[in-house]
Amino acid sequence: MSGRQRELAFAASAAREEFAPGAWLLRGFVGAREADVLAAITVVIGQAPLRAMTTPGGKRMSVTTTSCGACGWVSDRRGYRYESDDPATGRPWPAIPAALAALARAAAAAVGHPAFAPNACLVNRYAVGAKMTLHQDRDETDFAQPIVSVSLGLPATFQFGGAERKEPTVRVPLQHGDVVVFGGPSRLCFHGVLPVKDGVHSELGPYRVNLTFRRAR
Ligand code: MD6
Ligand code: FE
Repeated sequence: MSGRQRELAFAASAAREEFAPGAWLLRGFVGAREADVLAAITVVIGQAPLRAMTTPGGKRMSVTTTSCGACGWVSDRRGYRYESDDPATGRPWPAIPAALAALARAAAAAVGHPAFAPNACLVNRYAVGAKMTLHQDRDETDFAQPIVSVSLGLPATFQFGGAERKEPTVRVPLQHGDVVVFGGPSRLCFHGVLPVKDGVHSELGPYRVNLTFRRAR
């Protein structure tokens, strides 16, 4: 089977689960792309180093972050936003490597978003104990565009709620190689990541790495 045929077969397989309307878990979707994806991340981190951002409220985030693409996600005392230059280097963010863009497009297409063209890829690295508190992704301009999220390294538990913070959440286990696509009615739902449990991954060591691809503007 070609890669494209494999992806079409995946589209019909039991490895996909719509855990909320418009929110899909594609288990193991990274598959044979793994080596190219990991190599691409190493290149990006070499050009735009991971760093702990500060929230607008003045807290240091427990994850370390970088970006690639025309727009990179930035947080500091002035707020959350996308910027075309990396404030740490003063240079444009590195381009999204072809292997990463192809993965994101394939995942979006598999669940009904064939026109997804990401221009921002946020890289978050979680050490053991790091977490992401419940939040909405609302710094983008077009909420008709989905977000594609790729999980690598140590496993984690994704929390997924509703349109308001107080709504109950479901827990979705995420493993190395899983991809989540968030679109349509789930696009503005609150979500987060529980503290990453102690462990060592064969490729990424004591870390979880998450990539989120967006059409920022
Ligand atoms: C993470 N992900 O999995 C954090 N946001 O590390 C997110 O915040 C996220 O997975 C929007 C859509 C999908 C996500
Ligand atoms: Fe998010």
